[in-house]
Amino acid sequence: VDDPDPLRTGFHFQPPSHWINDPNGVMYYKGVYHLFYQYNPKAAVWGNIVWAHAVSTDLVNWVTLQPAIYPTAPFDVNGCWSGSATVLPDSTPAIMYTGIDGDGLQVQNVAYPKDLSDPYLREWVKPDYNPVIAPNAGVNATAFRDPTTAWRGPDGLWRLVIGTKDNHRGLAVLYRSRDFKRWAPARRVLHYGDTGMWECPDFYPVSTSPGAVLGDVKHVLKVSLDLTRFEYYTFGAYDHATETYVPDAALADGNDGLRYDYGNFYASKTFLDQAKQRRILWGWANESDSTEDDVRKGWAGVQAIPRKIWLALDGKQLMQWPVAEVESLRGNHVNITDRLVEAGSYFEVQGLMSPAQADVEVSFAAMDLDKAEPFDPAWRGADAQTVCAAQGADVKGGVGPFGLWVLASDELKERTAVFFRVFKGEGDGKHVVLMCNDPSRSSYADHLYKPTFAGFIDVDITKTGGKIPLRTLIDHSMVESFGGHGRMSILSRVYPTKAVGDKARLYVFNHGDSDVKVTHLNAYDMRSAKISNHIDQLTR
Ligand code: DQQ
Repeated sequence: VDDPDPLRTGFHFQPPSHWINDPNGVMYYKGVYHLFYQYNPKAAVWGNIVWAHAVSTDLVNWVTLQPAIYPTAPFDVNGCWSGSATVLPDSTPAIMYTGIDGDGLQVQNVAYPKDLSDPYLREWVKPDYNPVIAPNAGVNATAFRDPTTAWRGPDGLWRLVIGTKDNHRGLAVLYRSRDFKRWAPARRVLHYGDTGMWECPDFYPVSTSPGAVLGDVKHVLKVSLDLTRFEYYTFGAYDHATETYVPDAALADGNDGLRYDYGNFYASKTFLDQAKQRRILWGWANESDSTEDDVRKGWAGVQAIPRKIWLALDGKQLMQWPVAEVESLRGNHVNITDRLVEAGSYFEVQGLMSPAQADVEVSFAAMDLDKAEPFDPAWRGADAQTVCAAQGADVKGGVGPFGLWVLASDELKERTAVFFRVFKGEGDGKHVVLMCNDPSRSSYADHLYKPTFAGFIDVDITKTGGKIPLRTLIDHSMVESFGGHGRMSILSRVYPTKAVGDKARLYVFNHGDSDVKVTHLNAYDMRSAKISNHIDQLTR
């Protein structure tokens, strides 16, 4: 029998039905991971927004609970939008979220668990003194939202950041409080850029050790740009005493800056996981089918795999990697070593039962870097996405395109390409390595949004002897890839019509002039995560 809903994910989090967007209030509290998220309880389109709630003990299997925060009062009657959790020193968790009030204005509210002895914190109460932060005169009251997790300075005052805009300028404004109840704006904003609205800011310490608290600590400021739907970050020095944030000089703000993910990944949020001393990043992947498709499916929106996030050893960027717990779902395993993929050839990776729900780790070695084409000076300053749209997976190259065809149909007409392409640098510059996700052939359906996603990945491929690794999590309509051991990630949503369920296939391809070797390939069938609405189903 055909699966009536073959594009639903098996191990990426989604509730049983309806619309979801931003992850909210993520935290680890007394042995339980909490994921709240923007949710429409009535339909598979955005609207009627509440905070839905799910809990887990392993970040893989989830129990969905009743919505935790929903409109009840004048200060949130038109919606409970994004926000964050902070665990206070007396170990009470506090949620700060944006309420849309009766006039459609954006205000910040606080909520506390009703019963701290409930291990799942199912019910939340909102004190009558809300809102705790209303837009002051001069603030754009319809663009003033998404409070961050708060932190405490050496003076004992709490601080948090709210995203806003002033005409074309995006701002991260800083607020202070002694008691988490009365808040006042700091004299200076934390940071700003000429980018349009800053949604869902996040501000947190990182170091080269994933525990995020040891060694040389930098602060990361991430913002979500509603104009481009990408997330950008800088990192640098934060001085607690003067409340100033100075990004490292080499880093650019906004559209010229570094991105968390070069694909469909938005409104993300991190939290510190004290259980395992790591910082974890959650992000939302929107659909790229049509609203009619979503209504027919009855669902829209998926959360990306939670990712560990830390500062690269070279200090130049952040690194991301799926949390190790995901590997607990790995089943049947296929291994290939030292297989040559000659120029212009491809082969099928056989032996998986469900290549539509799989985890693939592959290490490529380009055999002849001299065959790399020169980087076209016309692309100088262009973004990777433009280059990759012109040089898609079917455009023959020197070194590459080589990579994976995932969610491929047996006649190979449907396929999504995740690949690398290597160019000679200009002058004596190092080679330019492009990582791409090309969905242009991903589906027979032609009404879909099929954007090419790409980034220039900062690896010195001559130093690695032409080697470059790729990991791709394939989950029916999700293709979530990590290149260069986590230096770049690209998430893409695709909607195959034939390459579904056990009909989907997996290939390795090389459409360049240089031979490529697959030094290792490990592919695993992935079991489905357990997503239940019975609290006694929580994995212990
Ligand atoms: N989604 C929320 C807002 C946020 C936006 C509303 C980002 O709070 O700015 O659902 O996706």
